[in-house]
Amino acid sequence: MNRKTRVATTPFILPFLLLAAAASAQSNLDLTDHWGWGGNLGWLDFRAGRPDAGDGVLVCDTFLSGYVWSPNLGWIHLGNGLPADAIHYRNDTHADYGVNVDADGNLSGLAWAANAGWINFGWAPAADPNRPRFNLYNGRFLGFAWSPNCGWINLGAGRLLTRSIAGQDRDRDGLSDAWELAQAGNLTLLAASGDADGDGLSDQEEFLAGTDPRDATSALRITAFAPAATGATITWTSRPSRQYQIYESTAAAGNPWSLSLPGQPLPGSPGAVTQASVTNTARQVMFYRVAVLPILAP
Ligand SMILES: [Ca+2]
Ligand SMILES: [Ca+2]
Ligand SMILES: [Ca+2]
Ligand SMILES: [Ca+2]
Repeated sequence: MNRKTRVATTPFILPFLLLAAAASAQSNLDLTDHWGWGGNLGWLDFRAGRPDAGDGVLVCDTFLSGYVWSPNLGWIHLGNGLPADAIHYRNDTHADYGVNVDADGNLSGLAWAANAGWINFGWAPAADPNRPRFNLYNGRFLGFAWSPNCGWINLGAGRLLTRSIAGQDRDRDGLSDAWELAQAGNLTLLAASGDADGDGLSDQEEFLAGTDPRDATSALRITAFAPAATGATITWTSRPSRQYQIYESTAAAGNPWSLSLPGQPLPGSPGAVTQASVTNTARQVMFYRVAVLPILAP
């Protein structure tokens, strides 16, 4: 039997740069694809200029902000970009409402239209295929929001796309402050190059992988390795919203690493782990590692 071992790592690191998330920030939606569709409303413009509130919707890592314009309904407010806890709108008062984003790009919370009332983005569980969300890699929106007065609003008509995911980094440590606050409750414990839980993955690698930077048992890991006659099956911890690639090398230090499965990245399965098979027809000693691809940067 070939001697095989494995290494799990996350080699693709992008700096998390400062971007303001204020209400009047410039929209990061695509200049062409910034449209939703309501069966009872027609096209809704997610990048409509409004003098007191920027040029449309800003997509941040934990919330949306800005206004949508509907010729039939008027302005729809998705949030002011200033949630009270600096993470998510609580949606329990008129002072702190809006649409939230989770670590997988799922949307929830409430938008407000003076002519239609509340519009619900949080009507569906995370497994519902029609839940409103956006893809963390290509920025494409999918799913529906629900207006009791206007019906379904379709974000997935193929015309709504964000080019980035904005975030604030006031302590300039390379990590989204909202993510730091959500994970640690402060900005001091975590930093891009730190490893608060000592699991070998940096805090930034845990951000990219969607794992818990304060829990050493939560990390991107290869959990099973099953050799076969001419290859192996590799199982690793994963999130459905993330994409992965497997690399191989005949040297433990990876000099060089090459893609085991060239082509499209491997999507995370709906469960907690993902499995893929690699070939090794030459029956060489081979080392493997699994990498998570970086999501859209600011
Ligand atoms: Ca930070
Ligand atoms: Ca920090
Ligand atoms: Ca860690
Ligand atoms: Ca961890």
